[in-house]
Amino acid sequence: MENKKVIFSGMQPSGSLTLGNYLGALKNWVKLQSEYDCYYCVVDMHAITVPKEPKDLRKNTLEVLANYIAAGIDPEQVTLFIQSHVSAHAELSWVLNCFSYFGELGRMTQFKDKSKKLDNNSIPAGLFTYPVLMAADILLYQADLVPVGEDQRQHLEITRDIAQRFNNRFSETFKVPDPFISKDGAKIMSLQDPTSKMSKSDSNENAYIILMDDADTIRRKLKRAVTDSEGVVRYNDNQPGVKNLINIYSKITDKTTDEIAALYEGKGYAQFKDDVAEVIIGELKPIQEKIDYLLKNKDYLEKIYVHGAEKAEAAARKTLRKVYKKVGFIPRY
Ligand code: AQP
Repeated sequence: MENKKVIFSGMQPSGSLTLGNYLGALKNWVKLQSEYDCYYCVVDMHAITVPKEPKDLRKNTLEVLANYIAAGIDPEQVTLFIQSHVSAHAELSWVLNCFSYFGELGRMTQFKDKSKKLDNNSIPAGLFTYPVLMAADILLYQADLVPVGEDQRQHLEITRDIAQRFNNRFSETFKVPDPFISKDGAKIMSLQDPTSKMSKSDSNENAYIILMDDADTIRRKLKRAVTDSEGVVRYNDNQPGVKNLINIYSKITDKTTDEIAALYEGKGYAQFKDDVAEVIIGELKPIQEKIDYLLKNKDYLEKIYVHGAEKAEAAARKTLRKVYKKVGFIPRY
């Protein structure tokens, strides 16, 4: 345990986890758990940076936790917790806000994308400072590595900048983390607009598959998936819809994209889409059975997140104490 490198990662309960979250990140988390000292978190504080119904947030938070465990995260092996249960995240975030710059935060693509969808007078400041909270999440645990999808690389860069800035100002305090983007961590794209990523908060339900979608829903969404008029199953950038479906198929079956294209030579999109649907259904079936079981056993989930928060708290407080001392706050005891 002592010598293992530390990993931190989290997902927002801003909806139910999608196939994108699973293939782009969660599957990889499972592979890493025995080799690293992993802190995996449900980042509920991030989820309120855009308007969110409280009852949906409560439901999604437990669902995400159940999704993690059902996908193979072992609560005995990793520290599994809910972000708002460890107040050090909010506390460090405030300090780091004072070491982050307006200009650098304004350049974040996620902020630009999400704020575009809101009226200018109703963009929450929390959406703007989201990357600072993410920096606090990671730096609290002195993480060496942060496994994320390609879409989160920019936020990792700003975390590194903030950590280095703080270290330069006050002496070595934070480990400067590296992104850990798996080579095969292809970005899974929306089924309705294959030029933008599959997102759980997409307003169009047909754009994503959630881990809890039943077989008929998956078949229906695949049938409606946007492709093109070429009619040939080929892996190239001019056919982003087909390319995305090949990527999904490939990541689940471990077949190469060339093998898949060869398999469908001379066959149309209908057969291909049906098969992709069946591959997804097969992959999700055992996970769905576990999710079902876990959501009926909320006491078990509670034990896990209470224990996880205790473990996380101990590590987080150590870093926070150091930070408070460095910036000049007077210790209470
Ligand atoms: N489409 C995707 N393909 C590959 N990886 C993805 N991730 C998200 N979408 C894809 C990875 O999943 C992790 C969880 O990220 P998050 O919940 O913190 O926020 P996100 O990246 O903003 O995910 P969503 O689903 O798009 O959420 P909303 O809609 O709320 O913004 C990250 O590691 C991410 O890289």
